Amino acid sequence: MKVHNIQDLQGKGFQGKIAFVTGVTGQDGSHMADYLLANTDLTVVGGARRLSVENHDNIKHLMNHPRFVLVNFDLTDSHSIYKLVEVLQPDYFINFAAQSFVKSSWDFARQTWETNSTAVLDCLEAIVRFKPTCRFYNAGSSEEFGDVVKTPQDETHPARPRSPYGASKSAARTIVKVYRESYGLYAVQGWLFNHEGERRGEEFVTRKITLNVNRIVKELASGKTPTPLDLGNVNAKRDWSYSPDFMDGVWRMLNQDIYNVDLAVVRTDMMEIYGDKYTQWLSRKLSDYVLASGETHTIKEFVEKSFRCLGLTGSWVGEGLNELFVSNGMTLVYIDQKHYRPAEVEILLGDSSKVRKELGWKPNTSFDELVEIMVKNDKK
Ligand code: NAP
Ligand code: G4F
Repeated sequence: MKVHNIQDLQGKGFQGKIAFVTGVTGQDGSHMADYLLANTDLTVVGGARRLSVENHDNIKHLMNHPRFVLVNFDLTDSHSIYKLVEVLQPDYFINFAAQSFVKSSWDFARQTWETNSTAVLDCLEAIVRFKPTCRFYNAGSSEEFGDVVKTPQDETHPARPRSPYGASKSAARTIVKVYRESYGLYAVQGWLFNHEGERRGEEFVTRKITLNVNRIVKELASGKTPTPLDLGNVNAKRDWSYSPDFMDGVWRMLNQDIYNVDLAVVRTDMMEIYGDKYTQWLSRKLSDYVLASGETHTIKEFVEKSFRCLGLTGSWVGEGLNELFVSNGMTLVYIDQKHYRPAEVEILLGDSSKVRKELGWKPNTSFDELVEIMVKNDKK
């Protein structure tokens, strides 16, 4: 796929409005590009890190799309962010790029912070300086709730992160709010609960399970004794959804046009006339929203359902580090302490009634359907 340098975009004269999507090689960024190309007439510019070996699997189907453009971009280089906004003049800046793996955030705490927090500040500053009418979305997380004090969690739940990752997303949320209120930016950040799918990275627990369940069933079918799957805390509970369902929710957050006023268009005049009063009004009108399914399941349930999709049943025996998932006398899953985290988020269950009521969003894919989609995809 042709990858442009930022300077190549100067004077390109794209038709119509432009959305810049970071993290486009990842799960959500690639689904967002698909969503925008299918549901809007925007030109979609995807930002991808320059790597020595390309990882464009999730966007290879967009290679010849007339409204899709790929550009080299690195969130940890503020110059690249500034140049991009100055040259491209995007109408939407949708930031899905991140160090997104919670477990790694203890090993790479600084890199996590720089990518997930400092870079968000750089994006906001670039927008203020070069395109203040650009609408900005930052990918917030239910990990910000962390050590939860109530279940289910909604927008009023306090930030109690348990990992460098959760802390970095929480810091980003604070700076998004500050810029919205200080400069009248259209800047929002959802709290997205876990969402998965065929494009999910292989180290996340759902994809790790669906890949390994397929491997194990194949080994059994060929008469081999299967190598069991190693997992960590299988009693943790997560609120899982299907990633494509969330893209519509993100788009709705970016289009909260109150009283039919296009906030981006009126911004400059309003700032001049009303100054601080306008920014206060704007921040009262714009909301950050929770996106969630409203169901929570243990990792154990995900394992059981995945095996069941391939016609295999079993049961859990033992406790703690000695817990096993066994079928016909064979161990299929065991616990390995190395997957435990220094601090765990034990339960996430989202209450998304606000976004359902105010923006009319709802998920379309059930938990059972999600597991089936992922298992079947990995079977292929
Ligand atoms: P993902 O599949 O891991 O994708 C992350 C993307 O960020 C990849 O394209 C990655 O590029 C890119 N990236 C990382 N560092 C970068 C840098 N320095 N410069 C430019 N790009 C960089 O994650 P995801 O599941 O799609 O999640 C998308 C966003 O939502 C993330 O911000 C994540 O923290 C947040 N989030 C996700 C969930 C979820 O359940 N999926 C829930 C809440 C919030 P490479 O391909 O080069 O690595
Ligand atoms: O799949 P996970 O690694 O996802 P986690 O930590 O919930 O984070 C994901 O969701 C967040 C939203 O809540 C996002 F912000 C974040 O970017 C990411 O997308 O782990 C899920 C649970 C954890 O409790 C973990 O301890 O599964 C448990 N687990 C048990 N065994 C395991 C394993 N996780 C992984 N990755 N690998 C295991 O072997």
